[in-house]
Amino acid sequence: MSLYAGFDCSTQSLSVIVIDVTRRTIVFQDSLSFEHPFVSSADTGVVHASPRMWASAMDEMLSRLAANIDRSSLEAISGAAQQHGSVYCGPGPEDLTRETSPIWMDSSTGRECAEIEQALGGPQAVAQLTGSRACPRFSGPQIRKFCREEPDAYARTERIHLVSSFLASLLIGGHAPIDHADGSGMSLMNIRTGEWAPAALEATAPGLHAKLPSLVPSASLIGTLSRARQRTFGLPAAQIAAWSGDNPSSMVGTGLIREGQLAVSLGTSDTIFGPMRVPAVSGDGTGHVFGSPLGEFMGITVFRNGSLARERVRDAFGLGWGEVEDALSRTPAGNNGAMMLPWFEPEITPGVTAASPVRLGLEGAAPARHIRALIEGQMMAMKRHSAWMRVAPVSILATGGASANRSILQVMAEVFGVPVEVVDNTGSAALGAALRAWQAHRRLPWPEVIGSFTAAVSGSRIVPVAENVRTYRALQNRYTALEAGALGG
Ligand code: XUL
Repeated sequence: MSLYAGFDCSTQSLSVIVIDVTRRTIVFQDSLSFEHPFVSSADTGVVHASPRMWASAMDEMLSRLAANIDRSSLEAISGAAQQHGSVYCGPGPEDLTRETSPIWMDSSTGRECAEIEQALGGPQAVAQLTGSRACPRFSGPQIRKFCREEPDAYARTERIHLVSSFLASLLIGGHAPIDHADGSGMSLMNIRTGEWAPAALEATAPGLHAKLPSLVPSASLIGTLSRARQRTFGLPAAQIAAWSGDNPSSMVGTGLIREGQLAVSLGTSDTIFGPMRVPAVSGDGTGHVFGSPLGEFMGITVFRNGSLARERVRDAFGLGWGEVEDALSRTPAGNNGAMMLPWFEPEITPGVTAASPVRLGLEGAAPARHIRALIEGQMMAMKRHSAWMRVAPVSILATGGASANRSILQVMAEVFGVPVEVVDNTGSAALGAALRAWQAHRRLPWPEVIGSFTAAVSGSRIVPVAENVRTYRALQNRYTALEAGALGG
């Protein structure tokens, strides 16, 4: 028996999955929710969380894991964590110089983003260098703000970690490196070389290079479980593989390893992501190129008006999900020209700062046509704003709550012109971490690693109807013009 463990320290909870690669099964999984996951201030946009909370949750989970598996068979451990959060340490990873960490939900660094972009020649220059423009949730701007507001504590800081490398550090009992995938969410790494970008470091904070861990490929073994934690938990000297971000890890845990495979997560917000061989950069700054745990790149674009907008339109007409299905099956692809830009809340992609939904040709229209206009609008936005990845889609794996709705997936399949299948991605970041630990330890080919553990829900495949694919292709320009007009106005 050979066991591999994967952690996921997400915003709300910490989970673990242990796989037995000999029998190709999950032998243990568990999760604990944080009582107070973060503290936020609506006025300032500051959102911080406690590194000690993450650390003690990981230790609690190590003890549960130790009580439930054949410990001597544990070969390697890896993990995933919420991306972008920064942790400030002294000489050792347990010596914090700042009690709390700004996390990805923190939007208080607008000033720092603007300063960094200006110093580096504008948003496009930052995107070309690092894979994304300087975003408020990214770590570099967080570090700049800390240095400005608390210069003494910044000076005392010897290492700045991401959530992922902080937890990996605790496991090895010394400062761990940052992997290329999570490192690309900092506005500090050269996306092409995988090294710190000197100009970006300089634009961020003085003396930063000496405070950053080294960068390593995600598939690196970075040490063994520390003696102290071996003793405390009765665990063996398991290998520790580099930790990564939750999105990159989830890509592996969902089984996406080839360019052209895309995942669409239909959740509170909608997300489209997938592997990329070449780091093309998003022209309007809404998409991000991250490093990939597979060693190349991944693209990701986030839409804020996902389920939020679907519920809004559904509730406006007092419908249930069954009636939404029905509405989509009773209306034709293309909706006889009616369209909607569902910006019920400020939108991330494209950047829209105030709620401002747009309806075209829907005056006096039946609820069913509103529903279709919404879903088609969401899918056409996704198609348009993932084109920057320059990836020709071959298939889509759909996840998240709304993926239970087959008519929505039919529209998705036809707008993109490819088959759609559903995957259950509960725990995909933790599973991805366990798979990455196995791959790093045994240096196996990726298809073998994902083959036995990830699969689409059987019978979920939806095939596009060719005539509808042609209808949407013809409509895409019209959609683009509507969006451009709305943004211009
Ligand atoms: C990605 C992002 C979030 C966090 C959530 O850029 O900010 O998805 O990783 O955990």
